[in-house]
Amino acid sequence: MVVSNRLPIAYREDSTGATIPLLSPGGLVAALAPALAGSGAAWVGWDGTFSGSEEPLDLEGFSLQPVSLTQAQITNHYEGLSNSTLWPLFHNVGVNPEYSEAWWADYLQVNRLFAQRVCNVVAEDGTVFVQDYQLMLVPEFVRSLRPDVAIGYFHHIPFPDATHVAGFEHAAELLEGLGACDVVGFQRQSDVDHFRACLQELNPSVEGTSLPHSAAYPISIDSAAVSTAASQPMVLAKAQEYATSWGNPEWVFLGVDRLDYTKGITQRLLAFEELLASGAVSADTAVFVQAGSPSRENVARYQQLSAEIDAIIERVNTTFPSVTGRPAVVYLRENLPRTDMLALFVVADVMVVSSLADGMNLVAKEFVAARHNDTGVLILSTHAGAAEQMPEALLVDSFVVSDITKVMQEALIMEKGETARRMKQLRADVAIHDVAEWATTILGDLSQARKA
Ligand code: GDG
Repeated sequence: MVVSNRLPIAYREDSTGATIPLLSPGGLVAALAPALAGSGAAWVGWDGTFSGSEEPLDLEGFSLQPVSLTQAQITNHYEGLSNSTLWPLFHNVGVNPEYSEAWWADYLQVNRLFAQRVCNVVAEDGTVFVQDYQLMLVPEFVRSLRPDVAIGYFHHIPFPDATHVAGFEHAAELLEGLGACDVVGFQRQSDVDHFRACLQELNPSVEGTSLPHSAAYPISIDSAAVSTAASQPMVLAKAQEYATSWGNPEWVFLGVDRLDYTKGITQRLLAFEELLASGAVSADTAVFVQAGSPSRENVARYQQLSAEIDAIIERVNTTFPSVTGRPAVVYLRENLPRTDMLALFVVADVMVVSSLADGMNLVAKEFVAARHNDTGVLILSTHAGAAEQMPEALLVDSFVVSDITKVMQEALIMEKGETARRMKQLRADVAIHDVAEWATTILGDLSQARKA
């Protein structure tokens, strides 16, 4: 059984106006589908509505178990404690975590509701696989009711320095929550080390005789599926359409992110501004395409980020006009259809992933999986988990804008043979280390830990 904050579904209206649920295909769905194929397998999460219904939905072989939540619970648990306290706490990029007692109360309450639902549905001696920071207390609540089940947890985001995490007033409770697991997984070894140090520092009263097995399980993508999808005629036609609409510039720089302050979007735009100012490219020879899907728009810090990005783009486009009138920075501020996203990966010459902190960063992996002719340069922040697995990228400390500009310049002058050598290796690695490998490894360790 998988437990995640959101169920992998979206509701659409059909031709009669009736609302129908559809499975949203994503990496996690693809990775866990084989494990969930057995009878009794289910996925517990919020369905994104306030319908109040907890009726299970059977979709494409998945048994989805919606947990009903109120608007106040979403405000306090999701927007509040999860995304205004824990997200900045765990990313530690200079944004102060906010806190309110009411948020913590609903964090507890929502974690309890999820755990109760799990316990009602999970088979005897079953396996429960909990996803991410919104649900860190679920393992403990499940364990207290169901000592028979195996419990795994995967932390998709960074686990920073122990002293920093320990500063949060409920840190010990969060660690106790995870202490009930058989396996706790992280993206990187450094996250594992920080987690263990934090356990030592806080010494939470973990029940049971042993601490959970903790290890790094770097997540990945369904590489074969991305690669195949990126070569479809529809994607190639869209890529061509994009290039034409930008006036076929010599250089297409690309950024693709959820609009989040951890992704270093302003840093990369400032670096492109410096690149234009240096004269290495002009608005006629180069374009920076920034795709940004709006995210957590009810949280104040995200509204502030959006305004900062707008201001930089406006300044760059005014300072560096092109002859044709096409802006130097093209901003696609929307949740793009998958075809368009893949077309952007195909058409880009230089992909810039400049996260200030990032558990993994799947966009970097999707970009290389989408490249069929071994062209294209990946600029990748050392602060993204992906950097450890993608050493052939041009790695950069993305806190330093002038360093991003420097690697952009390197990308412009890289020999074709060198570009191809790097891209070939990146593609080969992401093809082997895909999300199926991630799922098999962590679920395999979970079943071993339970037997031990
Ligand atoms: C968290 C961690 C970790 C983005 N915009 C659009 C769109 N996307 C897709 C991308 C990619 C996914 O969303 C984003 O994944 P990331 O890994 O880059 O980042 P987070 O959302 O922050 O994810 C992260 C991840 O969990 C997995 O463990 O890697 O570190 O923060 O798949 O392609 N997809 C579409 N339109 C968009 O506009 N269709």
